[in-house]
Amino acid sequence: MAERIALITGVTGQDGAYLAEYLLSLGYVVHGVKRRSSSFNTARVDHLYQDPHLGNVPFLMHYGDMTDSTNLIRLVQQIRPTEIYNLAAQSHVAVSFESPEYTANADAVGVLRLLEAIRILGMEKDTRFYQASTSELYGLVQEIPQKETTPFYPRSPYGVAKLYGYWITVNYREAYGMFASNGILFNHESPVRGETFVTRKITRGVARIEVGLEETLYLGNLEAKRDWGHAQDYVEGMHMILQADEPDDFVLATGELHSVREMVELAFAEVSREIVWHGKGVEEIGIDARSGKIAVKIDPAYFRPTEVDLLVGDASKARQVLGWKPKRSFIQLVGEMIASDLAEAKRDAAHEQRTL
Ligand code: NDP
Ligand code: GDR
Repeated sequence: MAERIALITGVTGQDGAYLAEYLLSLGYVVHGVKRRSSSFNTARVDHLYQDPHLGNVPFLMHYGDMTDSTNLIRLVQQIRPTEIYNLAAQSHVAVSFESPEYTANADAVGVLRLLEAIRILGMEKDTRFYQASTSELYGLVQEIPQKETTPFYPRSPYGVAKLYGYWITVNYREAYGMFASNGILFNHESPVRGETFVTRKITRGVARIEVGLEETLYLGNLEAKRDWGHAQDYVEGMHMILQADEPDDFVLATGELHSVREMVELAFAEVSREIVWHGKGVEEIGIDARSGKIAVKIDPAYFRPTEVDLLVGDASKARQVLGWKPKRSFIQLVGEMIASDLAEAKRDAAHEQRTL
């Protein structure tokens, strides 16, 4: 078989790390793009790293940024990837309201830069392109569940930037015959999910309360409902999307809906704590029945100017065309995240003891 060479932008993120590991297990040579930062930012992929001085190592990293065309062109030229997975993005919806222009630059124009790099180098027929599109494109509910034909109505600068990314990918497929596909992925989580996304914020907060490092978890809208899957299942789906006979756009989702409130209750239940709710709206609090303390409080700072109330996907097309379906359940996911965060919280607590 010809050598399979993948280029992953956003390799230091949650999905990038799982995807790199998965592609390496399939025998790919994997090149990842990381950003220059003043401190180490490769914790999620350090276990994959081998010293390139050893020669012929299958995992290599390069500095780069989605806002720098010259860099992207040079990387594609040097690496000549057979598959590009464009996962790099300012991916936090709430932060996109704070940094809308940067979000548009990285998440919208960044996609164009990478597609243009392929075209400028005349690699349209050599390189398959995956764009990390999102259920945030659906935003304001038009149809339940959401599928490939559901109209888009994004509700944040992030969603709007990703809408451009979606359509420019479709356009380059139609205009230049490129194998360019969108994965429209619903929320997917894991023990290495960024700490400020709500699932990880909850499991990390619960773990820190359990070991006595914190007392209260501050959250925004408890009524938001999402379709939460496991990142490991979703990166396998990304790979399947690029192995299809034809380029196309696919929803990946579990079809199961849970609210933030349910997620909180379940995460506390994992450490045998029951939350009893009192009050309403921003005054609502969650009392830990075991300790009698306030374990959950609402902080309006976490409300978004425009919220996405409910997202639940129908992944029938991916099941039928690609044979993809999620393997891990929501309960398994929360259990795995709590176990990992408990281990981390215990390490932090022990460290605090030693430094007292
Ligand atoms: P993360 O936030 O965990 O990772 C994002 C990655 O992009 C990081 O490696 C980050 O680098 C990198 N990055 C950010 N800005 C730039 C830039 N300007 N140039 C180069 N790299 C950059 O996201 P996920 O892994 O969760 O998501 C991967 C992709 O999938 C994103 O595009 C996201 O929008 C999309 N998506 C995610 C879903 C989810 O539920 N997880 C659902 C649907 C879509 P650094 O580590 O230095 O910050
Ligand atoms: P989302 O994920 O916006 O769906 O984007 P996030 O976990 O940030 O929010 C989910 C829902 O929870 C509500 N919420 C809170 N959210 C955060 N972050 N912090 C809180 O304290 C809090 N309290 C309540 C939010 O309002 C929201 O309704 C994720 C990202 O990974 C995107 O990149 C991706 O495209 C989509 O999922 C699909």
